[in-house]
Amino acid sequence: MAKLARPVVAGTLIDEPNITPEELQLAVRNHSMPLEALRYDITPLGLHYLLIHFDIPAVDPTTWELSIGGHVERPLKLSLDQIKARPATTLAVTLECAGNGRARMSPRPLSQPWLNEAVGTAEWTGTRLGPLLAEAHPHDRAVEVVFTGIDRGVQGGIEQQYERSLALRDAMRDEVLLVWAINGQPLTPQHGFPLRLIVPGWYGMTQVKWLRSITVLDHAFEGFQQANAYHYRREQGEAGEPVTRMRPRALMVPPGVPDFMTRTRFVEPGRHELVGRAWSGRAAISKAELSDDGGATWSEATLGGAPSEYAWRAWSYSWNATPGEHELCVRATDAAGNVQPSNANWSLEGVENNAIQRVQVVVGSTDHAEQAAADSP
Ligand SMILES: Nc1nc2c(c(=O)[nH]1)N[C@H]1C(S)=C(S)[C@@H](COP(=O)(O)O)O[C@H]1N2
Ligand SMILES: [Mo]
Repeated sequence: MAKLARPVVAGTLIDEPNITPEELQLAVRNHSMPLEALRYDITPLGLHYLLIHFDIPAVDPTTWELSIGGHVERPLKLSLDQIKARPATTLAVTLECAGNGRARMSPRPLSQPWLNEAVGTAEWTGTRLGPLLAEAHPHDRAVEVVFTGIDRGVQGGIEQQYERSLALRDAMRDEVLLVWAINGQPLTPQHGFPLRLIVPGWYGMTQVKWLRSITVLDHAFEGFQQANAYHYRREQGEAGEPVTRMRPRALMVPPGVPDFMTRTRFVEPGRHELVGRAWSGRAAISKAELSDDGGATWSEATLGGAPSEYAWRAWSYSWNATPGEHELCVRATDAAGNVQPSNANWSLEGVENNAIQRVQVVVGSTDHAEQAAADSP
């Protein structure tokens, strides 16, 4: 393996606000969802966030096959046409990267530097995994199922294909799908063409793209993305908790118009309908609350509908904007009693930081736009 000019190790803690060239490199490859896209129930193709660890692989759909094997009675090999001929289901599902919120941490772990918006909701079309696994007939001692992608690279000094596992009982759940379409169109290269896994409610790392094989194991999977990465750890060497289902989060469409560089919002005084979405992979959303004073006081928002029980729920709030500076915040609570924290939920890998969103707003003046002339892109 070629030596890097200087060591750049994922997870290194950075204690200064400026992002590094390597973080910028990742950030321009893997974009988040612009917050104004929260206005759509289903995120339009191209606005959904993206996270690709290595490279988007080239796949020839005419020779591609999915193999299902390992500890099964009846290993299977299926072409894309054979998979598409199976009973199809379409389900709206909200996906969120486990690293969402990472760039807000201090110190922050060197990795994809997400702010708040590594999220999207798509209508995924595919076939249920459970019946396929049942046809392969897992052995009695089977405990886990590994999903292997075609994409390869090096992470943590280990050459690997992207792969993640699920407990067999989680893989057999009704809502778990192998999908070939997004928003009614064939999967795009960046979202996993020709076939990906969708596990509603779980953080993004579970949703293996560019599937190549499914392997049933009689023991726990030890691959890098499973055993090493994606653990909530506060100290080096700690076993930690595996990252699984999404913690609750609410986001708002920032009101008014933005300043080009700072994204500070300019809003006219008076009533404004604030809108956004809230989701949790742990229980249904039970409450969304708004604050216009940085989280000192809260008022309840009105909850609206959701495109499915596995997708975000709309909320709205009629805000009376009074002249001056405000910090708008939104906070979600789920039916299991999980609520978003005010401050960053710090961890070594920068996972599961579901701290509340904060939006700086100036009501009744655009004086803060004095920089405008210097800012032309
Ligand atoms: N094969 C493969 N699957 C993958 C990844 C990857 O790098 N390779 N990234 C995972 C992560 S960390 C996330 S957050 C989601 C992102 O899915 P999206 O790009 O379709 O939004 O894909 C997951 N599936
Ligand atoms: Mo992710």
